[in-house]
Amino acid sequence: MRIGITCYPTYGGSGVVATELGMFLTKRGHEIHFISSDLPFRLRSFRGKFFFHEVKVINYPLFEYQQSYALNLAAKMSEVITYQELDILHVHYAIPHSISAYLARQITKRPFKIITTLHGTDITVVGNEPEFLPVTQFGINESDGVTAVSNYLSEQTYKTFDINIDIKVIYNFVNTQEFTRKTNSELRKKYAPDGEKIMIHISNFRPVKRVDSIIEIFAKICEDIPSKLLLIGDGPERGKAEKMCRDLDICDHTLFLGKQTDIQDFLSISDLVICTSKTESFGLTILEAMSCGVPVLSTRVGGIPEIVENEKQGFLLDGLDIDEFALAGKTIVSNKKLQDEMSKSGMKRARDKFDAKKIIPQYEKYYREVLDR
Ligand code: GMT
Repeated sequence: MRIGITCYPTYGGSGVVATELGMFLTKRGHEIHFISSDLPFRLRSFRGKFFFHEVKVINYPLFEYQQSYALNLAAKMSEVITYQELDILHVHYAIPHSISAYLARQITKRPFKIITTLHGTDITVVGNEPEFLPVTQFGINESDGVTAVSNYLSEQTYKTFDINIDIKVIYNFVNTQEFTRKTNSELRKKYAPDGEKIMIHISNFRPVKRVDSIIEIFAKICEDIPSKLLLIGDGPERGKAEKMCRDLDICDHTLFLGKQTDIQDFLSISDLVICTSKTESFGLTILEAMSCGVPVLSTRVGGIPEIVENEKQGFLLDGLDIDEFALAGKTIVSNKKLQDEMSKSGMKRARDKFDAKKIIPQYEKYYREVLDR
């Protein structure tokens, strides 16, 4: 098949899923055309054959507050669909990508199918704002196929919008060959020279992630257990989080590493992954952590319980009681047997249920179904 993939190229789960999907489909013989405003970051080190079409966003003084991204994207999509003879345009994140795809369909004469994958904040945070809602709903309903990354997200979509299309749930996936636990005593020593426990948080530091709570929980754990916290990613709440570390006098224990590419290396040396999100449609970094044998400590929200079984691969807690979270974290990292069991269980569950090898064929099958309609 000839498939166009559009995603945000920035640091975020939807871009990762779209990119990994494209890389796997390329290896399985499909012709993949990425249409995006920049080369998606996980694609930068991929040496397989794919095509990349950059969307140039035009700034013109007259536009002032208006972003022309959606229009420039539609123009590029229609060009690629026509000249590369695409069968499918698979867009990740409903807004504005499904709308641009719809526009491209009005522009181009070539028949093709639009598939929209809903990722989370396009439904639960941004897309349901009154300023976006009718547009998000329209984009979803005008797609030929719609997928959601968890049952939770599918249910939320039906609850929030007036949807007249079946949503197919296809879970996110992980490349378990790359995301596996590799001993790296040198790296471990670099961050935890005195044998401290290593905890990790990976996100885009948006308010929904509640990174301030991660810092508070870690500070409490640190009182009893010598530990280091690796914070990977960047975003609007990072400054506040760094200030909290200064105020709590834990800067020697917290390492803000920014946007990293090979996160499997950091996961491989970690003893606990912490997530305190207010909502999370899936939690890709949690799955990637499990695949690397890292026990999970997380809020029981959104689609996370579909991935993590409480008390098996980690602890899921209701609410956000800092003391309760700290106690649960300490329980895991102070008990080697429990930590090992959770680590093994996480690796097994990632391989049994969410391995890319199992999920990619589900996308291929769905593409065929939509094409045959
Ligand atoms: O978490 C974010 O704010 C980024 C967002 C994205 O679109 O990149 O993540 C969403 O999509 C990921 C990939 O499907 C999911 O793993 C995340 O759970 C989801 N984020 C939220 O629901 C908050």
